[in-house]
Amino acid sequence: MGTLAAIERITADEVLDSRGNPTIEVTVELLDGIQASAAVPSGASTGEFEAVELRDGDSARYGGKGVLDAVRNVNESIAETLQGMRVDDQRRIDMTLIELDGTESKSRFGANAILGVSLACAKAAAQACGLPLFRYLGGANSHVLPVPMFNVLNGGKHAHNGPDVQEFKLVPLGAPTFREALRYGAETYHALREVLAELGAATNVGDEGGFVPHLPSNVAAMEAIMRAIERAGYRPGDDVAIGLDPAASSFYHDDRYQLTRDGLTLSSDEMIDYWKTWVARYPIVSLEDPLADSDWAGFARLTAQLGGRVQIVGDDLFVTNRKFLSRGIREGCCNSILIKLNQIGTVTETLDTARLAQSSGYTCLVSHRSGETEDTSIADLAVALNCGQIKSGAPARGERVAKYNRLLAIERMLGRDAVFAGKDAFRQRP
Ligand code: 2PG
Ligand code: MG
Repeated sequence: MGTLAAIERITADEVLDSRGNPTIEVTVELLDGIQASAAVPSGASTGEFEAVELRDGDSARYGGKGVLDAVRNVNESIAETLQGMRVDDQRRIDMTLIELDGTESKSRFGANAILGVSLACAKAAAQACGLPLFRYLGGANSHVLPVPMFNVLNGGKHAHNGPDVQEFKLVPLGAPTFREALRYGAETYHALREVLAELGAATNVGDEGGFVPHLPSNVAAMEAIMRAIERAGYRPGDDVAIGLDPAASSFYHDDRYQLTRDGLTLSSDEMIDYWKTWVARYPIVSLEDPLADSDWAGFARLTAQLGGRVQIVGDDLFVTNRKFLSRGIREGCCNSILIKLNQIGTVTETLDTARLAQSSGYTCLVSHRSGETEDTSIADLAVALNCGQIKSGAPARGERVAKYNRLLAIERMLGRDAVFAGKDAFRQRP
């Protein structure tokens, strides 16, 4: 790649995400005419220490959620600084953006502005190299297709009137290939619709495409899912296991876990016992944010008690940040990390965090956000990391399915060299 791979122009625009809120899309153009765009997602149940998503706060537009300031930051300062740089110098580009922003939380330009540029550069560089994004980011040995985790029942901040637990996920780890895992998931999703309809519960969907039934308890949701797995003809645990994201920070108030659906108010230790009962009773392989992001001591106790049996994932706790992950490793919190590009704000820092996790015996679960776009970069990122796990919502709604369909394309591209992670994805433990 010669001088043709220099950045010629960077432009940004305000577009809509899947919730109808504005977000930023960035386009990078190279001297040789190559052009690539990236759109940035947005969370609802955000961790306290996520990089800052810059919003205009102008109540006359989109209820204050406009991103015109972030767009301007890209079109002016950032574009001017990066013009002429080699687009394949990802680390240099990202470090330049971090320095130029100058804040710990990327609040000056906005992590949304910065990530849009970082990701669009990676995509343009991949094109310039003639490589698919997963190969460009992950190198010659990227070949592992992730186990998809389908969020088929939505609650918490992603759905009004749903369960307290934010995500109940189907994990088709017994499938032989990614393509088959997708079929297992979609069939079970449809079986769940029938089960819920029979219970007289609603089958409308939440932000991530999962159903939002009004059920008497959180356990009732688990029971419905178990029935759906069997109805679809699969063995719970062997063919299709269950993953959970309680996103417990969202129901932690006044130092107590307040489970409205169950009528329970629990201490940290009682919350741990609650999850122990669930893990004993159901085929749960992955448990994300089972405690609040301020409850580090609780996470250490929970990991000591359950970490040998189940994957404990830190999302709000780690916010894809090496600093917090390092603390978790030191203190024995979790054995897995959720990887979300926009929590930290650059491709380079995301890769650094994933590398620290993998070299420390922590698994990585690549994730979408509840507010998504049609951008499919996370599918490529999961294959680039060979990490074997991705969550992108239900096997329904365009912005969710786009990632799964991209993985089908990658599987096709890899042909005989594609390896489906299956049960092995959950075996890497400290
Ligand atoms: C999560 C995510 C994605 P949000 O908690 O893991 O499912 O939700 O994007 O709202 O933070
Ligand atoms: Mg989460």
